[in-house]
Amino acid sequence: MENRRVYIVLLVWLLVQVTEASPRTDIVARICGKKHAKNSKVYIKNFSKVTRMIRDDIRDNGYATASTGHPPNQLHLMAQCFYDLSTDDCLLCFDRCLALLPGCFPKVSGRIYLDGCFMRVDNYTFYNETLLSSDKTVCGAVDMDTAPDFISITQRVIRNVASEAPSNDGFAGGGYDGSPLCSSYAYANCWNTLDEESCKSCLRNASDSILNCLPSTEGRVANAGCFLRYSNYRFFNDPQYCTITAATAVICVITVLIGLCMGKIVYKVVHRHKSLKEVDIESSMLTKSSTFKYSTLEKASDNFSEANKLGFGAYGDVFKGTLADGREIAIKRLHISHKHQMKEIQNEMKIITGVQHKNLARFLGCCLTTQLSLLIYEFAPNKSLDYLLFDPERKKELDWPKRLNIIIGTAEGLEYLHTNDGVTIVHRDIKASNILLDLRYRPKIADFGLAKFCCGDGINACPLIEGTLGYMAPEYLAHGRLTEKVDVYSYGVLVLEIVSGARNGSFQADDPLHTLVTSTWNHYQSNTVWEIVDESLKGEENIKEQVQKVVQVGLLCTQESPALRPTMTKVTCMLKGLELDIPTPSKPPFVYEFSHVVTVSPDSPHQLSNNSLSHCNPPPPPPLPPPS
Ligand SMILES: *[C@@H]1O[C@H](CO)[C@@H](O)[C@H](O)[C@H]1NC(C)=O
Ligand SMILES: *[C@@H]1O[C@H](CO)[C@@H](O)[C@H](O)[C@H]1NC(C)=O
Ligand SMILES: *[C@@H]1O[C@H](CO)[C@@H](O)[C@H](O)[C@H]1NC(C)=O
Ligand SMILES: CC(=O)N[C@H]1CO[C@H](CO)[C@@H](O)[C@@H]1O
Repeated sequence: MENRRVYIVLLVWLLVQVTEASPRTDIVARICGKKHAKNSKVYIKNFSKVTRMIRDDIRDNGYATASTGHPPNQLHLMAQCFYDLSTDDCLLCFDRCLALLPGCFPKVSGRIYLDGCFMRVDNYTFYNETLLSSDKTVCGAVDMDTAPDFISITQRVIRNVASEAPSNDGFAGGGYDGSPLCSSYAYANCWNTLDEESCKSCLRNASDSILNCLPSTEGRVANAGCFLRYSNYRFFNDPQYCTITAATAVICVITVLIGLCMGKIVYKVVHRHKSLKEVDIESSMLTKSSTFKYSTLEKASDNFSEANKLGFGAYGDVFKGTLADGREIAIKRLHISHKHQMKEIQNEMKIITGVQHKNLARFLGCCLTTQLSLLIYEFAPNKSLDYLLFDPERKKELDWPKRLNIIIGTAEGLEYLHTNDGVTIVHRDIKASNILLDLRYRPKIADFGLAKFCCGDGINACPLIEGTLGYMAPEYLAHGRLTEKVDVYSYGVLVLEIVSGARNGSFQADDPLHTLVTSTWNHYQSNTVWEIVDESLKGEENIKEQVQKVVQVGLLCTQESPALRPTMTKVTCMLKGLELDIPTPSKPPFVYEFSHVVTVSPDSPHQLSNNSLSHCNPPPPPPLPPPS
């Protein structure tokens, strides 16, 4: 049964990973160092700050370096997108690195190579390094049908790009357009911090290493100073034949080789800042009701104006829109192209459309173009929970009955995602900003929208870490282990935030290891939970006991061992029966000390089985009437 469960995950990258080109966010390699940081708190905190500082540079220049702190906790960071990526794809790729690189913590050094960008962090200045012994060569599969000449052609193509790149600002892409079984393409990119000589020696090593991949149809080399890839399909963006711009007289080399296959060898130089062309795709691809025309959305959002911008996320911006009939909608604009995936996306949209619950933001439909995906959701007039909860003035709107309702509603929405029709949908990014509030402050979980099946039988298991630091379960952060208990953990963090009105936000706090979760646990143990309760709730009558129990539920959800965390069904059951006894939680994890994570002593006294939870069938009536 467990095996047949299907996980739908909120993974935009999975949608795009099979597409021909942009954005290239597949993981090529993640290489973590061996040394532990002297002071991992400072280190992690600085990492988060520095990455926020360089985002603008990445947008403007496609690369950035930054350093901060003092030895031995000094931190150096470098990030670079490959030249053929558009600015939007570059940011997308950058954000994905940001989500993945912290997987190396608490080690001081880490490198992440995606198919479109690179990021490295270390505690010394590594910017001019070209080769390290930990560099990786990643080879693809061998296709038996490949033409015999594929090898010799590929060798030439690789040699071409590797020798051309150093004198061409560090990058070059090219290939041979032959028959389908006899085409070969390669792309080389050195980091901007290298001079021409270093670039040359890095790529010389890379092209030697990559040849060992042949006759595989794919090869990639992730060196300390450069990246090289070949493939039997054209994987880089929109190659421009002989692009010559005024600013950079890009030399276009056309190398004609005598090939044995049909076709001609063309050497191409690709260039950056490809313009984004938005093209409407036949709307018959989706059912009429869920398809919106691009022009309609453009009009509804006043041309995606700044004034209508509601927020932004890793994958794109969110806009408010008003349809001609007066309906208000939220438009999520994702930068994804998916020429070859219309069918798949169509199927997924159907599933998402089928997922309906009072506590899930309603998905109304989408609009797919070759460059963009626009997802349309119902509009939430009271914005998102973080907007109210973490503002000293606005949080006063949220009295205890409202907060309890949000806590219960969110639990119900999650329970539905986890159990609906025997299909488990793991949301994996439960956090305050993903809880939208309607006019009556009823919670609507957002962003379960772009889902992809990850089959339990191992096809496409989802090993990659996505989510928000501070809300991520330790076993997920450390080992990428994804079950619905990952959501339960994030939900527990959210509950504690709602009660305390404070962010778990490890990075904002002065002492990141002293998170809201650990401090709540300490107060719980010394019987002083009331001290962490939001000041603006303290005037309310007779809520102490309820608050205490809700905190206890939050702590049960954030227990270190996923097995001890209750299911969302048990959580809603406990919350609706607050007058009953609630089991005693065990210790939460110290999130960043996950080297010794998830070991619960077998004699742990707090097993969740056969305790008061069995009272919960059928659940007793809710203790409070919903606010009207
Ligand atoms: C880098 O970190 C390691 C391990 O914590 C430490 O031994 C070393 O001194 C640090 N190097 C610098 C340059 O700070
Ligand atoms: C890299 O730069 C450092 C100083 O910034 C220098 O000492 C070192 O020799 C350089 N290494 C290479 C390979 O150029
Ligand atoms: C590339 O450089 C690495 C690190 O110095 C080395 O281990 C490897 O043997 C080199 N590869 C080739 C093909 O020269
Ligand atoms: C950017 C930033 O916050 N840097 C901090 C890194 O940590 C050191 C302490 O070791 C601070 O002094 C820096 O300000």
